[in-house]
Amino acid sequence: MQLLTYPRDSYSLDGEWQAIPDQYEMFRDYFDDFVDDEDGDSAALPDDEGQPALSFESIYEPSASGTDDITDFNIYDGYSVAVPSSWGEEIPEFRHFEGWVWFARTFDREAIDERDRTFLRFGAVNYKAEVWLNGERLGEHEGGYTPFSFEVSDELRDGENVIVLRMDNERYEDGIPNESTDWYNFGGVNRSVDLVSVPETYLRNFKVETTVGDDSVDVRVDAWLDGPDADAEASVTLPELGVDESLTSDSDGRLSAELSFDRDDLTLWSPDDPRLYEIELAYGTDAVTDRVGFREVEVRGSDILVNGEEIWLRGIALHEEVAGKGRALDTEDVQTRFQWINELSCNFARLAHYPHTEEMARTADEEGILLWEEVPAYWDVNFGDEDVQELYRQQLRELIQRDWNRASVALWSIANETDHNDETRNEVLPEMAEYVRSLDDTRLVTAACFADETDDGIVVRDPLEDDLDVVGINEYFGWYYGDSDDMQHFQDDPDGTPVVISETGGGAKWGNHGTEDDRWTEEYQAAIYRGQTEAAAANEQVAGMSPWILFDFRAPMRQNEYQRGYNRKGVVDQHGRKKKSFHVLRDFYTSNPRQ
Ligand code: GCB
Repeated sequence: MQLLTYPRDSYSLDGEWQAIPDQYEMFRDYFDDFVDDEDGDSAALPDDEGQPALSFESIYEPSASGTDDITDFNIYDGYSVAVPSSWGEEIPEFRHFEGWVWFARTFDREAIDERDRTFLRFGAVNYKAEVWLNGERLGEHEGGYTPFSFEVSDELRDGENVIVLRMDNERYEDGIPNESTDWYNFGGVNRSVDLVSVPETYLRNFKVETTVGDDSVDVRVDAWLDGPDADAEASVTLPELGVDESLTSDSDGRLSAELSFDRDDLTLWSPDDPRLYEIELAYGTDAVTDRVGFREVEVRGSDILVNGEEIWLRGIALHEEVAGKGRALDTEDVQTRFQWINELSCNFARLAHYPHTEEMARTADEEGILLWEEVPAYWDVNFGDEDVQELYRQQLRELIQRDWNRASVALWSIANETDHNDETRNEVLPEMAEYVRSLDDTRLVTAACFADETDDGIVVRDPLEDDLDVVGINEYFGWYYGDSDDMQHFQDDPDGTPVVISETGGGAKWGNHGTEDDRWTEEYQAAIYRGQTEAAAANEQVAGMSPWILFDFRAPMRQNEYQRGYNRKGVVDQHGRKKKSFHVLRDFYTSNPRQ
């Protein structure tokens, strides 16, 4: 499996696919029989009479009556479904379906702008995927939120080609996430599918790292190649900065260049001035272009710094979800999210609880919003299982290698609300923090943890703190327990690890009014926001917050009369209607004394 850089020309396989549910997981056996002949090769290529390349029909003998139309399912006769989409929102019959679904579509080879090697890339399939092209099995992927691709150069054939995808959104005890989450399990091909063609040796990925000095800015550019030819000329160009440099190769096939600028000669990226520069990497006949920002994030004492200057993170957390569409966001949906984020006067957003579409980070780059990105290691993960650990590393890797050129991404979060009394967890999470740093040591590593209430006040007793650059604290004083201003009693060590209140809030149904003592009213929720924001602003160790949450989201475990399948902690509801808490938070962020 290969991970391709994102910004490349591609042939889109979005649009109409066929889908058939396989609730009893029976079609798999038929399909295996069908694609494997005695030599282990595919028997699925079209025959001379031009039969469809893959048809479940052909696994049946014609009936005695002479009609061969006795099939119960046929991949060419499924439900028509748009890709990308969440199937439950797309097809009424699939509304709450969790299980196996077979997807298929065809394309013509001649439509691709084909070069030597071609890859089939999926932006995200929730949760497990297994893929065939023209009956040849390409491979499989686990994890619902990150991209994956397979090389298909040898499987492509002239004329019509058929992709078959078997996927399922079952919830697994050994999955990441595991079986229970406080969000809806939207099955589907939730992000785009593309064919990408590249030369024999191509640029697989690249990485830009910035170190900001008092007078200078050092930029290291690394590039990774895939293919047999390591001798071609490679270069990095930054046209706006007059840079056109060669990349020199090391023994691992990694190409690097070290660039140095006077600080006055370039504009650093920051939330106040999110300057991006065009960059082109070229290798032989291959080239990738992108827009990148140069900036450095660090911690000093309990402060978070961007380009050496302290910043207080005025944030909000959000899920990736749109009412009626599930998890398949389009550009307009992304823009709407940033409009709310900007209206709140945020400089920071927590993309919870799994990798969101890469377009979020690209837009955050443009908008100057710092991001917390995370993998869905949530609540009860089977940390002791080595396969789970491998899956964990895989999801971290796929996210980090996708977004490591986004200046907006400041924090990688490795976990959310895991049990700090679990010894196995306490062994595994530090390893994951190290793994993140081995991939990318230019960002801060964090996790959303719990605080403990003790006789000495509210304190962080999570041993993972020693392995994190920033500690996230999820707390619900004023909602699940205590009073909204209890965080006044939170530890306050100006030299301690910076703390971000990664969640706080309470539920309110939009339009439900009452007093500040009436739960589920906008007034009750607004009062929580007042108490929490005041306490956060007064604490030196708290370097920012991302209250829970921007908008109401689907959550099967929330079923009381105010919820009906939604977690109502949004400051806007699922239709975008603002609650009173939205205005409290905006007022706080526009007047925050810590700015
Ligand atoms: C949490 C979880 C989040 C939940 C939230 C809640 O701490 O991290 O996923 O949705 O609480 O609403 O209780």
